[in-house]
Formats: sequence, C-alpha cells, structure tokens
Amino acid sequence: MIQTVTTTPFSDQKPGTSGLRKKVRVFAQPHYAENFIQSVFDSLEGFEGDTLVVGGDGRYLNREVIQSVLKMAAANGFGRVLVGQGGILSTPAASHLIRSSGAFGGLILSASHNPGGPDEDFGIKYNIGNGGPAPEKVTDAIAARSLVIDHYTIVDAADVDIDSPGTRQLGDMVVEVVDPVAAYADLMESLFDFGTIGAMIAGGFTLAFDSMSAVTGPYATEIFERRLGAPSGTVMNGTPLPDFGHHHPDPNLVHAKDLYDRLMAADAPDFGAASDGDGDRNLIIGRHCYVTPSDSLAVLAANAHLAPGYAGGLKGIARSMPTSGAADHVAEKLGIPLYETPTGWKFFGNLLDAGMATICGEESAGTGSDHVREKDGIWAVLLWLNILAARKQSVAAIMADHWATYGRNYYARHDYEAIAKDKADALMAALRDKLNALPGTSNSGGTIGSADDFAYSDPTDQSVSRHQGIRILFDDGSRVVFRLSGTGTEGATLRVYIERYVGPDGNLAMETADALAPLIAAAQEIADIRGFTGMDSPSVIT
Ligand code: VG1
Ligand code: CO
Repeated sequence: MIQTVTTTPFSDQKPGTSGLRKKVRVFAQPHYAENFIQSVFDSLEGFEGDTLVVGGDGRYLNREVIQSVLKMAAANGFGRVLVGQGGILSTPAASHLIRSSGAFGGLILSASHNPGGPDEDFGIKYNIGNGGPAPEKVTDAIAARSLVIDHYTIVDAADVDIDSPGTRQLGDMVVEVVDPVAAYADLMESLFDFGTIGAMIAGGFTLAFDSMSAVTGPYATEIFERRLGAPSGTVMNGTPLPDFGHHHPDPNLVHAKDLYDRLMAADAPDFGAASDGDGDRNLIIGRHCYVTPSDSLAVLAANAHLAPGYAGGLKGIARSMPTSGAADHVAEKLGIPLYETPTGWKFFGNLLDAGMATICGEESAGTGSDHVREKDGIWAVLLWLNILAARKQSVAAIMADHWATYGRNYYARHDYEAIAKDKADALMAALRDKLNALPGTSNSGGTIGSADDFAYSDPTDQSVSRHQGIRILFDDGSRVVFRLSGTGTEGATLRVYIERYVGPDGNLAMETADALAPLIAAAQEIADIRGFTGMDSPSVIT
C-alpha cells in the first residue's frame, strides 16, 4: 500500500523568513508540495513511530495538502499525526500542540499575512519539537535535499476524515483529529487574569477584534465572547474563509483600515485589535490611539508583571534588529538583558529554550513569550487587556506615561513592493559597496556614526547568520535600516525601517511623519531608491 513515486527536483524550494511560500498555482503543480514535504522528512532523523502535528490557517489548498501530509507521514513511518479539526490550527496553537503532545515536530500550512485564494499564496513551514520554526541548519538541509530529490513515498488510501473528532487508522499510523481551540484557550486562561478582564468588560469596557476572515475567528470567539463575556459581535470577520473574503489578512493600517477608522471615530470602542492569516500577528489600537508594534512590545514588557503568568518578572527581552529600540529602554530599567536577533521568529527559539528571554517581538506586529515558540496575536491582545484591567487607564494614558518615562522611539516602515528582483539586488549591492565610506559623512538625517551589514551570532550555539540587513546609525541614535523581504511571492520587496529617539524631556507629541521626515530624505539620499526602483513613494507605510 506504500507507493514510491518518481519525481524531479524543483529549483525554488528554499524556505524563506518563515517557511516556503509560493503562489497557489506553483504549489498546485504535480509533485510540488509532495517534493517539499518529502524533503522535510528526509532532513529529519529519528521520527519513526513518533508524533507529527499538522494544521493550517484554512486558506485555499489547506485541506488538499493536509491529505498529502497525512498519507506521506504514514508512508514515512510516523506513528501518529495530530490534526486540527477541519484542518484548522493557528500558528501559536500548533506550537502549543507540538509542545504539549511531545510531538517530534509539526507542519504548519500557511502563508501567514499573505492573501489566500486560487490566485494568491500558500505556504508550508516545518516546526521542531520545541514548537518553534526550524532553525537555519534544518531549513538549509531541507533546501539542499529539495535540489536532489528523485522520489517520495505515500500511502495509497482514501482521504482521511478530518472533520469529525476522533481517532482513525491510516496504514500503520494513527490520525487523531483534535479540537484546535480548547487547549489553546486553556493556556491563555492559565496566563492571564480572566476574572479581572471579564469584570472590566462587564463594567462597560468595549472592544472590537477583527479576525480578518482568517484563522483566529474560532479562537477569538471562544476567548473574548464565551470565556470573557464580551457581547456577541465583538469578533468581526470571525469565520475562516479559504480566500479570507478577498481581504489581505495583514493587520496593519492599510489592510485593517476599517478597524482603524472605527477606533478613530467619535463613538469608538475603548480598544481594538486584529490578527493575521495564521493568528501570530497582532494590531493594537486604543480609542483614538494607534500603538506601533515596537511600542507595544515595550509596553507589554514594562507591564507584564501585572499578569499572573509573568508576575515573577522577565528573564530578558529579545527583539529583531529592525524593531525599534523602545524595548531596550525597558530592559535597561528592569536590569535585564536585551537581545537583538535577525528578522523572523526562528531566531528567538534558542533564547527562549535557554531561559535567557521571556518576551520577544518584531516591528511587523509580532509579539510573544516563552508560553509557545511562535509569536502569538491573541496572547498579545490578552496581555494588553490584562494590563488595562490592572491599571484602570486608557491605552492613550498608558502610552503617554510610557513615553514620559522612557522617551519615544518615533518609527515607521516603508515597503516598496513588487520590485524587479535584479533591481532590488542591485540597490542592496550598491549599499553594501559603500558601507565603509559612509561613517563621518552627513546628509539630511545628520552625521552617520556607523554603518554595517547586520550579522548575528547566536549566544546559545554560536551559529552565525550574516547579511541580515544594512544598518545606518546616526550620531544622535537615529537609524535607517534596509533589507529585502523573505516572505513575498512576487518580485522583491524592499523594506526601509526608520527610527528616531526622543528622550523623556523632548517633544513627545510630534506626528510620526514629521518627526521622521529628515531621515526619510536621508534614506533616499543614501540608497537612491527612486533611481533603482523607479518608485517615487512606498507601496505601504506602517
Ligand atoms: C516578515 C516580517 C518578519 C516576520 C515574517 C513572518 O518577514 O518582516 O518580521 O517574522 O514576515 O511573519 P520579511 O522577510 O517579509 O520581512 V508571518 O506572520 O508572515 O509568519
Ligand atoms: Co503570521
């Protein structure tokens, strides 16, 4: 009943920042998904008879690829697969399930914040036994294997019922269809004071949560409406759809504009939040007060002790390099270490496993802690709610107080999307060429103090990751960072991260665009974005 299928390699299966992401039409080619899945299995050792977790964000192709995973896992010798009912598992819930079941690892089917549907994106990511994204040595092995693969194995069987809970047999392997929500909701309830948050809501505090027709709908409904007692309708777009209702499930000011407008209206609720396709990102907007993800990380770290799960304090804070230094000021005040890692959650795993950091975050709206090994959108929202309930202040008041204490890191990210890849590469190459000449020169942003191509040396295993982004650091602590996205599926995306720090005694009430204008001009002068890309302005500003 085990079939061996002859295949030929595809040359484009190297995982990016977070797994392999491609257009659905690429994934739908014969053998494409199977080649990648077999390349993953071939890169792992010792899983015979062990458990694999599989689930996804419900996007187009999710159900089909789950069937391939099940049949291939059976053929390759896994003993058991845990699959979320209906094929659904948010990324943080999958991470929790891998950890709590002691699984060997898991396959998460998602292209995260990328759009879904027949003409949009699909993705597969392998997570290791700690519940986190595979580190580079594993993804490098998968990429190498994908280039030489010549066969895969799969059992010849009817599709498995993944819609009703229970246990069924597939060849020698057991398939267990599990509730995707309950264990995750229990974990949240163990970390946060649901009683106090529920009382705040019962007392008239209003919130709106936008699931963007993606995976968090069932999770948010269970947690916010059922367990915390928020009125029905609190969760918007709460049914996961294969095409996310044609929305782009990226919770930023462009794609979650409806929510933003609602929070800026005269009759705005007290608190608004959204999550992305696979539920690992979060957007936080208070009534009339947008919170940048970098500031959110800093506020969460400074106030985490107010939630029961973090009452003992934090061991350390980790942030990705392009994330603003707001969290650094908090770490300094708390007297705990701050780690600066490359972009992508896979670099946080070792620090969390080693007990060196408790809270991690990225400027791209990802925050999380050592409760799982992924960023976690609903977790961040609950920690905010717990802080609001404990402090009994508005989001705006908490932000004002935070900046008055730590100063403010004005911050924005400018994305230039769908650039021809050769032009984007040329821009980065030109920047690298002039790195040594930049220190000491001046431009609209001021005088450059140093410039480098960020390299990270993992303090736990000394592995080194190079070329993680160009950093231009000015004498006054301002910064411009350039890097190319590793999650896009069309051409290249240039990300320009712009940051300026103003101390507690400085002007804390500027418009971000005004505060950053000289640095935005400097980015143009340094990198000649217009010259290389032909684009006059960014596609998205967040
Ligand atoms: C982007 C973000 C990064 C995030 C990654 C995965 O990567 O910048 O911070 O970890 O997406 O997030 P890149 O390489 O495109 O800049 V998700 O929610 O898409 O898994
Ligand atoms: Co995501």
